[in-house]
Amino acid sequence: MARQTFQIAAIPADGVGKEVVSAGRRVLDRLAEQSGDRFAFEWTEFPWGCDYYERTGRMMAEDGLETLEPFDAIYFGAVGWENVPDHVSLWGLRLAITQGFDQWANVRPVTFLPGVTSPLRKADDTELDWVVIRENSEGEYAGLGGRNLSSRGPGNEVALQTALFTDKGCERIMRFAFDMARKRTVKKVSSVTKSNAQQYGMVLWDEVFDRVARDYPDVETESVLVDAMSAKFVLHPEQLSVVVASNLNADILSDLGSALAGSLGLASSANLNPERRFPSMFEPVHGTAPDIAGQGICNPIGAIASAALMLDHLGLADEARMVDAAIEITTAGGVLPRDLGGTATTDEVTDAIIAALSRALLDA
Ligand code: GGG
Repeated sequence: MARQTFQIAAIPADGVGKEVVSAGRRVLDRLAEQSGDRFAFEWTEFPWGCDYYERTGRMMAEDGLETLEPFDAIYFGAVGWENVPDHVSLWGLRLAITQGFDQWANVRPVTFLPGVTSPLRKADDTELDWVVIRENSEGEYAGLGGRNLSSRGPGNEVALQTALFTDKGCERIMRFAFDMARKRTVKKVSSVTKSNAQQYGMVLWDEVFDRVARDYPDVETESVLVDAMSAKFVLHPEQLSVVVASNLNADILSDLGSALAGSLGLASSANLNPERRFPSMFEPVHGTAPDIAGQGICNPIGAIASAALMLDHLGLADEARMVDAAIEITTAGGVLPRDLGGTATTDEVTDAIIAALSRALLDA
């Protein structure tokens, strides 16, 4: 079989993003080395982020999107540092890519790992497994609004932040969620809404959900207010399978989900352009963790699990499952970083995952 070489753009960006991207690259390179020359990864690393901003006044090169477009995928670390206002760094890099490449579906699995204690007592003996589907192109992140509309003077400033909900935007993310539910053991989609208070955008969201649901009679549905859904994550997580929510609601709920699974450091994500007109981007959900950055102690599991999502997207589904299994073997064996109550460094966790993967590859 001809060797397939995947062109991957790596953007570690800021803080622990640099450490976890390097860990994920090591795992993928080992996989390629042991693939019997079936596939390889060619990495191009971009130095974009807050340091780059300090030097150039931009978070990424002016032609950044054109440069990234030919790549097969983008592997991203984390963005944000104290030298740049958060809204400038987020919009200048992560959102510039997700919105510029219409990566409208953000898949954020909530993964409960063996050997990791969940704050949910039920999780110890109940099978829990759900995925948050985040609408990633509009909603509360549409970037619509303004400040200081009539120069009202000190202390009287006003700001508008408008959420955008389109019929097409809602429909495509809901169909994505239903299609995913059909592939899962529990065929259920929970829609997260707040239409009792947000009578325009969220009522449209609900109407589109009801309309799309009619095309999937085999999938169970429910529509739950975001406040009630937060309670459900804690009290009845066993009732969840696919949770579809708007940009902001899903961002908040996916953090809650991964915290319940043990730590935000476990959370992986895929920012997908499902039509494949543009490259998709894979990143841990966590941020740059300035308190521990540079110390070699951050948790690389979210980034490595994101690399597994990237493998799946590139058509290497078996290899993706092997990486997930290697993560499970590692945590079950008690090799845990500090956020999970262990003492292992970033390198030690990564080494253990690579060792488990290598053993599995030799056995295969
Ligand atoms: N790796 C994820 C990351 O860098 N996140 C930065 C952040 O602040 N994200 C907020 C958001 O996506 O809503």
